[in-house]
Amino acid sequence: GRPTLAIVGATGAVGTVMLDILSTRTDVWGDIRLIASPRSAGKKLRVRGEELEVVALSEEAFEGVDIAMFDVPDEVSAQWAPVAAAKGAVAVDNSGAFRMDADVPLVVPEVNPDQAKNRPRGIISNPNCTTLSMIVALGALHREYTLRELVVSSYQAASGAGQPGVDALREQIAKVAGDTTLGTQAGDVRRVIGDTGPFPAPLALNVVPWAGSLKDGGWSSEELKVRNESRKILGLPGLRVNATCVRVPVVTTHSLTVHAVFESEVDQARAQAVLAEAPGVVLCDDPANYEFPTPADVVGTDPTWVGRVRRSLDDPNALDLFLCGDNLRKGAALNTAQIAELVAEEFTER
Ligand code: 11C
Repeated sequence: GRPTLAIVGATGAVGTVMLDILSTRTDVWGDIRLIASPRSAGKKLRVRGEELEVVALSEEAFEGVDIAMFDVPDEVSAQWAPVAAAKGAVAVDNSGAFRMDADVPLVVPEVNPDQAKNRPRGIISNPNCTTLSMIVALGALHREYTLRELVVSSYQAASGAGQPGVDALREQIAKVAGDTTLGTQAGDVRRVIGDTGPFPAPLALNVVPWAGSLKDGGWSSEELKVRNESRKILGLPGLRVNATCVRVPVVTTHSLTVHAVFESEVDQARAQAVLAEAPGVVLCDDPANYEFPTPADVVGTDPTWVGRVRRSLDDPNALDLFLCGDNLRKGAALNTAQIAELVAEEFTER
């Protein structure tokens, strides 16, 4: 029969997009149960055209659930995904809690779908939104040329920090709007904005070279996630990866520049064709007509958008690219939904 689905974190930034996605994709689900913190319990939300009441997170909430999606902070997933698994559900977790666990697969359906079946803990992890915004396109290029090294810079949207990130950016933009002198003197934007919210510096009229927490050697947690997760998804434990993660004043959709070095010589037209044919990727690459992806143009869409595809002038084995992906859709909710649908196939095959 059709599996019962639970969505834990249904009221958050990613959960909200999940309800929208489930309402538009082919419906493979039996009952859907919405779960959130006790604070949100009793709220009514619409999914698949029906109004459902949010129930509080508890062990009993997982009774009869076949697949449970988690769109919650790391510590909530760390505690509750194993509870759902112990109750017999397959947990599909969008947090960072289990991604590097050797007994938890890290799955991107266009790249490593078979990994979803190998889940000894009953948990499948969904990658970080920054990794996800590039990995479908890089997986396609890897199949063609074999990846050796990545040098990545991200241009990450405020919603990567959840609804508080979006609220902070909008408040900051309101504070600076209309003042025609701001951005001309050191510190003037910072003084007008005051509290910078979840970001370590003003985001309006600015860029901030930081996402996540401080790790050894000055790296941020987000930069290490891009490295570790790319290696695990592609099955390349020795892949050389250098990432610099930067927050920009965009509401939703992460962008990245990538310098990718391969084992074999690359060709611009062939690389463009590989990307154009790859499922889940849209090639948008006609600079003569100023055609390239921008976050404002692709937000709300499902694919990974790629433009500015060039062969390195100094290395015949390297490509330089610009990519955009909606961090709440493919970067989070959509990929989680795709993984859950892969698992749901096992139920309908039974
Ligand atoms: C950001 N990518 O843009 C982060 C948020 O590991 O799931 C997601 C953190 C994670 O701030």
